[in-house]
Amino acid sequence: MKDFIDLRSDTVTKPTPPMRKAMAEAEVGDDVFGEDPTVNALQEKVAQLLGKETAIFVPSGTMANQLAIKSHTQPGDEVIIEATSHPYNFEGGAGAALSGVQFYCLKGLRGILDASQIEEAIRSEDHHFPVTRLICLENTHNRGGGSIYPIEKIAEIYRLAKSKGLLIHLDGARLWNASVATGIKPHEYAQWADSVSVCLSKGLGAPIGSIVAGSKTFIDRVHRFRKMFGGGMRQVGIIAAAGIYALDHHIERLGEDHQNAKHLALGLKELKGVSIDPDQVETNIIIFNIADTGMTAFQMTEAMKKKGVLIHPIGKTQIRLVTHLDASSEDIEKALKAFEKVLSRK
Ligand code: TLP
Repeated sequence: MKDFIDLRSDTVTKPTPPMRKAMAEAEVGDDVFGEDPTVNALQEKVAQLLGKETAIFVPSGTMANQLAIKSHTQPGDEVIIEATSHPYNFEGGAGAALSGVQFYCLKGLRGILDASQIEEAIRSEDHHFPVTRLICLENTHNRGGGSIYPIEKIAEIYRLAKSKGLLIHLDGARLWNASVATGIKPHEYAQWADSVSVCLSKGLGAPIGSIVAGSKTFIDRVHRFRKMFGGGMRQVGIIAAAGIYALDHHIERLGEDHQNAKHLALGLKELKGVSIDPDQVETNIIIFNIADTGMTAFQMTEAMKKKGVLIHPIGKTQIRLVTHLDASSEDIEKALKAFEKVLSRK
């Protein structure tokens, strides 16, 4: 894959030489016994960044979300979630399989829900109904095209949840992107959620790892289920060190990914048959439609691959691109040139 410009996802980044050095030099211990100093340092750092009592290191964003769902709910409970969200669509049906919950899906505007929509979905106390227990939000929203949840909306949803005795989990796989784009600190977003999951292996460029943060009682439950789900790892400071390095060095630079994404969107807008609104590109994800080109997304993907650019088809005529640490502004120019060759200018 070395010679390709890979815009399929921000998960594709490789650890940089200084990140690898930090990994090689990490102090380690058995984390199942809570004795890995580097994991402990990472957990404390993220808990602090998110303003939560404590936090726990887990292998993936999927496990982070599913552990949160498991720890907040009982089988048969209902979870209110946006219809195109990650935990509902891209986690292998884990909510049903591992926690026995059912989802109440609401369609958001580019993934963003309003408190009023949620209010209507909350079940009343009637034994015919499932028990509404949890609301899951996603910030930034992946299939919403990297859209940012306006903080007032999250606060409003949180107040509604508390007035109804409900819990909120925030899938913050790309919360760092939202924070850099808006200047709103991660803990300011996180204050409006009972639990937050964040990823180190997306825009931040670590090879592996996510974190769940919340209260001590909640994280204690997560710790038990992490063992049950097979996510208890041993001398994992080697990976946690990459996470610490990423938090120290790769947050601010996310702004470059956002600029690259905007540039890409503006360039794509000039091409024949592309439907895209560059104003909707708020962070590092670009979603666009090529129905008017007469090509399918799959054909486009194949054509771009021949030109050395990897892209991600997400529908019959819909394509997703993601900018990241391993895609420089020169790479973005080259990718635009390749698109231009395949589609030609308007
Ligand atoms: N998203 C991946 C794919 O699974 C689609 C991607 O390429 O964007 N929450 C959000 C919002 C995510 O985008 C992802 C990964 C996850 C959770 C899961 O993280 P991992 O891949 O670590 O399990």
